[in-house]
Amino acid sequence: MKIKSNIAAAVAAGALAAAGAAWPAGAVTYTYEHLAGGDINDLSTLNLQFFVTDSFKITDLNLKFENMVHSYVGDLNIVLSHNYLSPDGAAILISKRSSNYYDAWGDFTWDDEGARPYTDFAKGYPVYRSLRPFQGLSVFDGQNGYGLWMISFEDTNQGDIGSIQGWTLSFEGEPLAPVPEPGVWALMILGFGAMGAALRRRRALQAA
Ligand SMILES: [Ca+2]
Ligand SMILES: [Ca+2]
Repeated sequence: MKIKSNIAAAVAAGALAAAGAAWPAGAVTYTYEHLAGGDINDLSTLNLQFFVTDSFKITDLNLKFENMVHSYVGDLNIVLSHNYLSPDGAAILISKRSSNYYDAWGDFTWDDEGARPYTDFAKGYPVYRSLRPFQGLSVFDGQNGYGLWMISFEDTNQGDIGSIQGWTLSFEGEPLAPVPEPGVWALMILGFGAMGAALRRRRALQAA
C-alpha cells in the first residue's frame, strides 16, 4: 500500500503544475499489495478489485498472484482490466483456457519480460514462476495508473477448483498531477493560502 509520502508527492506535483513548472522526469515504483482473495469455484467467476488513488504515467506493470492454488489452471480464463466501466478502459487476457496446463500452488509473477510463456503456467518449478502473459501488459503503458483495477478468474470446466490469497500490482511510472480528490484539494487550497500570505508579507516588507 502507498503511504503518506505519496500524498505529499501528489500535493507537490499539483503545486508545481499550478505554478507552471514541469514535474521532474524519472521513474518511480508504485507497489500495491492487495491481500484479499477468494475461492475459484467450478463454472463461476471470481472478481478481485482494487482502486489506485495515485496518479502516474505507467511505463511498466508486473502482476503477482500470491499463494494461488488450483488443481488445473487450464480451466481458467484470467483477465486483468483497468477502468472497465470507462470507454477508455483496457483489458488483457493474462492466461487463456487450455488443455495443456498443470496444478498451481504458490506465487506467480506475470511480466512481459518474464522467463517463460503463459503456456508454462503452474508447472511448479521456480523458472516457471516468472511468466509472460498471453497478451502483453504493455497495453497499459502510457495510461494513468489511477482508477479501478480488476482481475477476473473465470473457471470454464467442472472438476477442478482453487483459491488465491492476494495479488500485487507493481508499476514503474512517472508522477502526474493528481486526479482531484476532496482531501488533496483541501490541502492544496491551504497551500495556496500560505503562498498568498507569503507574497503579501513580501510586498508589505518592500513597501515599508
Ligand atoms: Ca515488466
Ligand atoms: Ca473447474
